[in-house]
Amino acid sequence: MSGAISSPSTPSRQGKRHGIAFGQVIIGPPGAGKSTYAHGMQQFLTALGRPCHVVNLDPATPSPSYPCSVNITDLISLESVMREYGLGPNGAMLYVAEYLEANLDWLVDRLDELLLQEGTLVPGYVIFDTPGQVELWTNHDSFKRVIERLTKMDHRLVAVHLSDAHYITDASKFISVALLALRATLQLELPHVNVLSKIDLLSTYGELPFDLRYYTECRDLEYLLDSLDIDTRPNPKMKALNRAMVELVEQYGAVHFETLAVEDKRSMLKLVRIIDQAIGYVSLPGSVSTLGDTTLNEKASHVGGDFLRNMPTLDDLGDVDDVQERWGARKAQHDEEEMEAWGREWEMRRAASGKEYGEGDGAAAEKDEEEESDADEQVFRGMERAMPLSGMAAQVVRPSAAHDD
Ligand SMILES: Nc1nc2c(ncn2[C@@H]2O[C@H](COP(=O)(O)OP(=O)(O)OP(=O)(O)O)[C@@H](O)[C@H]2O)c(=O)[nH]1
Ligand SMILES: [Mg+2]
Repeated sequence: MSGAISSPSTPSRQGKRHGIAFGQVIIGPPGAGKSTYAHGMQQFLTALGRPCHVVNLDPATPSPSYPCSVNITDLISLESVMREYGLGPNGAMLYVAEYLEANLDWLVDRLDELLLQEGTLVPGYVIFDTPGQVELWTNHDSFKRVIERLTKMDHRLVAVHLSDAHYITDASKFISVALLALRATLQLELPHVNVLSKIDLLSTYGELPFDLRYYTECRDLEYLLDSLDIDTRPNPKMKALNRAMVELVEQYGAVHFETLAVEDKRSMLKLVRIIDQAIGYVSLPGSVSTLGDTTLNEKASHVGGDFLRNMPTLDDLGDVDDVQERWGARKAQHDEEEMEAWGREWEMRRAASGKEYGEGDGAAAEKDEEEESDADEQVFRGMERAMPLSGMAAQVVRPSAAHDD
């Protein structure tokens, strides 16, 4: 198929200076929550004072819900490929991946436009949202080579591999997910953070045979074989195959999972911490960005600056047993306690800023407070917009909600 793909003639690019960036390549099967996470992470990082760009590499989603800095559909559309070459959506997706590889300078130029600011080499932050076709990350090389080229240009990237946590309810599916994560790790040669997404739905899964920790640590997987054997008892070869697969995951020891509830700021913060470690990112409040509205970014940095100074460490953010406790059988009670705690947190913030501003010039202080409150509102509203699922969005601290009380 590559033969049908031509690259436009490009002038010599030798010696061209490129932008540098930290970033996340979000991969995973269809419906794992990649685009929702891309949107949520963009809003979350912006609120932390780390504005970032989202690049949509999924040609099947021409209009993603997040503000998108680069969109692959500006280069090539899935529909046109399907029409022109009589391909189905999956074949067309592979064509698009190959086309992107052949026209990689297009992507590099778009990224450079975003990242090279007034001649300075300030590292930016880029999130890549990708299609759910897993073969793109397991046995097709185009995306791999795209990532390799970006890495060579000093993009420090981590693959964030999302898998729907629902798979832990079925032993054979969970083993497939673990194998898939392992395969993608081998193929991509990037630091990898494997994530069980939608963990907020844990309480709906019914009773599980093992604690959540069992699945996240991916150890002693042979215990899963008991339930697999029930399905495969008539076929001893299948039993042996299942055992071999489980042993492969275990022996390699490279697969374990973090957890994610995209609307939960503690969960997002923990993932940010882990990802920062994986790419060597050092958080600096007030980072520079050309993305979107400057005022909002400055204000976001201000809000993020306060937040970062008091930011919990990984240990403070709890471990997987806490996640199980939070989203398991006692979820409703935790929801309520968390709402109350965040209401109090917001009140304290408001009281603290009232004191600070109240001591100076009254009118100017009031104006400043109003502006700050507007900016906070925008930032947190942004976070809320990033969390489009029903119900849980209220957990994001919203100034308006606290004021309304
Ligand atoms: N409860 C819950 N639902 C989520 C979460 N993240 C995503 N979802 C939902 O999962 C569904 C799929 O999410 P998407 O973000 O479109 O998934 P995707 O991986 O981008 O899907 P494709 O692009 O088709 O591969 C949507 O209905 C989301 O609202 C989460 O953390 N919790
Ligand atoms: Mg998507």
